[in-house]
Amino acid sequence: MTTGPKAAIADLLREARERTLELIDPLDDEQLNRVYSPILSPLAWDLGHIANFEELWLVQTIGDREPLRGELGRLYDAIENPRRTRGELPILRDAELRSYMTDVRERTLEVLETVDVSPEAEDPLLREGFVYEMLLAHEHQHNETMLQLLQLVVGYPLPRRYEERLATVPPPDLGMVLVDGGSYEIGAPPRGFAYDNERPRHPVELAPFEIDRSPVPNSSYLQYMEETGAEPPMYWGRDGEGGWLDTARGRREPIDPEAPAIHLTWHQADGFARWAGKRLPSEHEWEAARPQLDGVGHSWEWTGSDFLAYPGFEAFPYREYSEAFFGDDYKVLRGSSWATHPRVVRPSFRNWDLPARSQIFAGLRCARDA
Ligand code: AVJ
Ligand code: FE
Repeated sequence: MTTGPKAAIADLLREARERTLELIDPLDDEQLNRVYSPILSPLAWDLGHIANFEELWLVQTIGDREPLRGELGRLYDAIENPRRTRGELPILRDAELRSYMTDVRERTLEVLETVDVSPEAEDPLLREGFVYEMLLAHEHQHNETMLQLLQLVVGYPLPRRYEERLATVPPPDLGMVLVDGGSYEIGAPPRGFAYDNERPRHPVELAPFEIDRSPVPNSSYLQYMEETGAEPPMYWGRDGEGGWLDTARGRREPIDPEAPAIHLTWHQADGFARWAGKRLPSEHEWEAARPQLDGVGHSWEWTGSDFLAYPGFEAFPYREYSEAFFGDDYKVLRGSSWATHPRVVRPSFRNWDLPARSQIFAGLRCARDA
């Protein structure tokens, strides 16, 4: 019998898997294997990758066991296999895919029985259950990637928990809040789960600035489009009378003017901020202001910052999570979206994507020098 933290870990792993399976429950195998977009993986790839990543860390690395299916891991290496190639790979599909997911999970729970996840554990991977937290976050994060793809599936019935998140939109406050200049501690504290890119926590000197109290609502983005001819967000379609509809998942629903704008590229977000006589906040400003803000949680927010290492960064536990992406190709997003599991949300969390991407659930809030 597992007790205490191990039982809690097993429950959390179960909950994560239930959510993954809930997402694909309305779909058939053809839909799981289908390539809906060259920039998004087929759902079957995400599913196999989730299970293979679990096998790699929680069975092979921690349990010192051999992989179930030899070289399978290469197919699910995200760096080796760019998204556009994933549809053609000989990945696991259908019944074989489902049994692999179940078989890996069975071994994961066996290994869990044998390890020490206490704060005194010698292995930093196991100490306070770090590697389990990482695997939970990984599955949750892939659920969000899957939800990005699911926006392309006509008629897809969104699970109720997400419908509810989308429906709760606090009315936007168009004012700004003043944040004092000074030294701010940025990044995750040394203890507790966080990704390597959030560490080490370090002081950052900020000049005084103002930042929007709410994310930019659709009504403001529409005004920007009308005045400048800027491109609409992804999934906005014409209603035939000069207005716009939300067409995600093949729907045709009125755009809620009060909801935060979503599915913007970084370029659209940056263009909006300039048009408004403002700018995107830096990721440090965003983190420093975060406790005073509302409306976090509908869409990720683009910042003006490139995805760079914090001073003193050390890759842990693998270089391909963060380090491989550092540089000026990727922009940082902060906050969380309606599709983000609450366990992934924390003030120091750094998301990143290419500035031209619009399939992510991303909007913005503006800042300006005070
Ligand atoms: C943090 C969302 C940019 O999807 O590339 C998943 C998360 N890393 N598996 C990504 C991730 C490895 C990552 N993002
Ligand atoms: Fe992954």
